[in-house]
Amino acid sequence: MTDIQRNLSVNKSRLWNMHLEMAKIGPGVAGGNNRQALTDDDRMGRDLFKTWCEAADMTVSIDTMGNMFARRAGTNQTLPPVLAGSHLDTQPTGGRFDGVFGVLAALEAVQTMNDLGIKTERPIEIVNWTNEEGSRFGPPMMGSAVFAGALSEAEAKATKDQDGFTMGEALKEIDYVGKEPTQSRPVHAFIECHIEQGPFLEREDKAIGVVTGVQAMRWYKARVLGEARHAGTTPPSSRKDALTAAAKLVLKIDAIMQHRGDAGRCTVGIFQAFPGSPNVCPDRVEFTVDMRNPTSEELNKMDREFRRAAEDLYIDTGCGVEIEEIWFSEPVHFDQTCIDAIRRGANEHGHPWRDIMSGAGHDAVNMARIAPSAMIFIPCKDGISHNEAEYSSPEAIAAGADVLLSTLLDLAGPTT
Ligand code: HGY
Ligand code: MN
Ligand code: MN
Repeated sequence: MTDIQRNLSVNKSRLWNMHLEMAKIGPGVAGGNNRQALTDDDRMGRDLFKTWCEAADMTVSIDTMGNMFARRAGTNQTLPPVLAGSHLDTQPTGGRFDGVFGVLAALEAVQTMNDLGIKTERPIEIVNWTNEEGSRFGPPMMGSAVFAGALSEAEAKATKDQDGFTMGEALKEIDYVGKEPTQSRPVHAFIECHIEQGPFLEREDKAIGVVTGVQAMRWYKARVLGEARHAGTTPPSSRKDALTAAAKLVLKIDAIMQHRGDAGRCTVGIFQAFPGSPNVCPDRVEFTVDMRNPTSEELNKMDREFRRAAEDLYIDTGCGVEIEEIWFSEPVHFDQTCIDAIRRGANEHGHPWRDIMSGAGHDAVNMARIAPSAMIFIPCKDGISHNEAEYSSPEAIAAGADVLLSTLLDLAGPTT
């Protein structure tokens, strides 16, 4: 890279204003966003992103999973491109930066290259991956999983939301079924910018997290089965109350995390009792479990502890437990060449950085299976995310985008 191309800065206010514009689409109720995957709000966010990319002289293509690729030509169009991006869908009570920052930082890096007339040898493609969050249609990171061959398109499109609507129907509904086949193709590298969604960078006053990998993750659907009984006439001795049994199991799941100190994560995010009448002892409870750990070995131990607790529950309460594993993601270690390029970018800009392992899943997890990949983290206030209060400053997002710009120039090869 020539000296002029080192240490370039993005246009901070343009990048910040794009975030504010995007945040107007699918607003939450407390200042964040509710732009869930494949809703009409997601469609509007996609449309806005497409307009911005076309205004930056990029050609936008869409694949059959709705993944969006905005391509900036390279001087050698035959070379595999460098991809950069993340996701525009949000949690139901999501923030304005989770995913969005990764897509808009990549767009801002390209706009800055355009402003400065910089050409790269390799094409650059900005990606908006479909349904990263997995809150409406599980599993998460769905669009990138199909692209990377980790999930079949048919399986993905058959998944249903809580209203029984399939992902395939929802994608058709927003008219984002593209023509390009959803399959991996030669990619030189994939870089994803993201807010850390945790407290460490802010606590240590680091502007950049050089993400070296992502922990192992597993999702389950669990069902506790008891007996519906009259709330007034049924004494404790005759009850098989699915809700009180499930509550005991949830506390045991929490204990699986607690006794691992800071290394384990167990979360019950959805918990529903049926039939859902005030004067009927519940006969069925359905809940989700999200388990994570830096190593698969330890995550498998947590799995065994969960299943043993379920067996003990049956002996203790007479309520049966059905456990369905719906997703597993191995731990991922990112590519050293990409990691080194990010470190160089942070050093060039004089941004204090540290290596960090991601506790959250990202589309880079799937991309790392088919191409050299890595991630750039920036701090977010109090480490809060998946919460409408999520916040990252204009300075923090500009610092992340500056490092992305350097990294893309490094990997895409500047022309001579
Ligand atoms: O669940 C995750 O880790 C990601 O934020 N979707
Ligand atoms: Mn995300
Ligand atoms: Mn998220």
